[in-house]
Amino acid sequence: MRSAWTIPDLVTASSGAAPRHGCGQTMRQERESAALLFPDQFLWGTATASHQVEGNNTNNDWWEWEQKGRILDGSRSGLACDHYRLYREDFDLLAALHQNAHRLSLEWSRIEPTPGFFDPDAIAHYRDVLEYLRRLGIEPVVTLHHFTNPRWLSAKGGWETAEVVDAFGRYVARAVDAFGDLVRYWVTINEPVVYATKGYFEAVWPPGKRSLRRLTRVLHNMILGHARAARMIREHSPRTDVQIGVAHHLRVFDPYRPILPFDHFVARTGEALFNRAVLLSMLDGHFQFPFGRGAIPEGQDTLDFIGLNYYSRDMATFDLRHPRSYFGSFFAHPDRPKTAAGWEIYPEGIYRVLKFLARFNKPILITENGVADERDELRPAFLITHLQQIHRAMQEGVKVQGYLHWSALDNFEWSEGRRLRFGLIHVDYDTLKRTVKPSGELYARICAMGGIGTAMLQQYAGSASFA
Ligand code: IFM
Repeated sequence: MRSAWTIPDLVTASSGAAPRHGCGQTMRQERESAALLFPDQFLWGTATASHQVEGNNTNNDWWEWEQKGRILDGSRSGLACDHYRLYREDFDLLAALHQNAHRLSLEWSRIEPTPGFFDPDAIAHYRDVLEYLRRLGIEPVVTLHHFTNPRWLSAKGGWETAEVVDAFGRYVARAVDAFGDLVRYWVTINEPVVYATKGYFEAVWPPGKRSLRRLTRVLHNMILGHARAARMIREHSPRTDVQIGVAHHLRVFDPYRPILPFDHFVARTGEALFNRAVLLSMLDGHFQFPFGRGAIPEGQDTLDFIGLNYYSRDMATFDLRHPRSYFGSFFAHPDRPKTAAGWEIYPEGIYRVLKFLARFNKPILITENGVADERDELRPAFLITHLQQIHRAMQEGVKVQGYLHWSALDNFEWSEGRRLRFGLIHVDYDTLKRTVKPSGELYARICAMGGIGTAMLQQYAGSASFA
């Protein structure tokens, strides 16, 4: 790794006022000669989530789950990146890397550690976090629920119970009262379908259940929770420019054997359940899911923007060995390059999902896109080729407001633990030292320039085996 910007170095280097994008003549010249330019107002940044970076989130259901030894590599979130303490230094670093936006999540279990009690210290902490970002000229994008629940909520049945909607609404109202002046972009819930599938169908995330009925109930409640949150944000935010979205994970589903109609059917079913069902309910108020078909009028028209989390494509086959998933089997293409998570690297997929989303005529914010890659070998080309495809979609009229790479820092990757590293910045979990990876430096040049240079395209896109 080339540069080792330790936290103390950076504090000295940036001394509060970080360099902004477009700084300096060289950068202006580079922008002028950029091969692919993005709009001036484009948001360039990174994304994180509280439990994955903060450390010591002892009061949520994931912490409990980890103590039961449910993490594949045996690790625990523990101190994570200690970002709860080191956020200022981390944000100085992001500003020095020319980022102008940052997505983070509020940790509900810190803000409301017991039902109805809102901790003033936690609120003061997050106010400082948001004020600090604003001072650096970084636009905060704030997620209200990113997979973790306060323990008191999970003890009562979490998202399976109808009461969760009131509880979530109360927390959101309090958060918007406390931080509303500082936040324009609110993301209500991160990846509802992933959350519900992992926790209630695959049993690999808390609460570790396996039931399609429960999964459907949880999704139904999450749609209602999202709708309630949207209402609370509209009622409580003092800002007239507030933007409400959901961070929706979309994947491409293609038939593995295109000549077989059954494979097409499985691909379309995967797409309908994973990509469309929840999203459509937040647009037109209709939910189409096994055991959950019907109108959810509260959901209708609750999105100002669509947050897109894109990572990969799944091949779909009809397979009699999988009755639980309606004889559908989904897997990464065996002949294509893969990440350390085993996901196919498929840049054209982001173009395809953007074109799909364009039909809903809402602005799109890319709230996540990234790669698990321990040695940073894939990430530079991954970045360039995905941005190239985003640019292609934008040239064809798709309204994309910004790109938030997952992730700023290496962090705790849920049931996979620390094994998977997604950061543009390496974190040494023993010393907590941060080191900018080559991809982090490359992204800094892209952010500063507001586009991709010709040399970058030649170096990374031309040679990438997955371009
Ligand atoms: O780390 C996760 C994140 O919390 C949600 N989206 C996918 C990322 C990578 O798996």
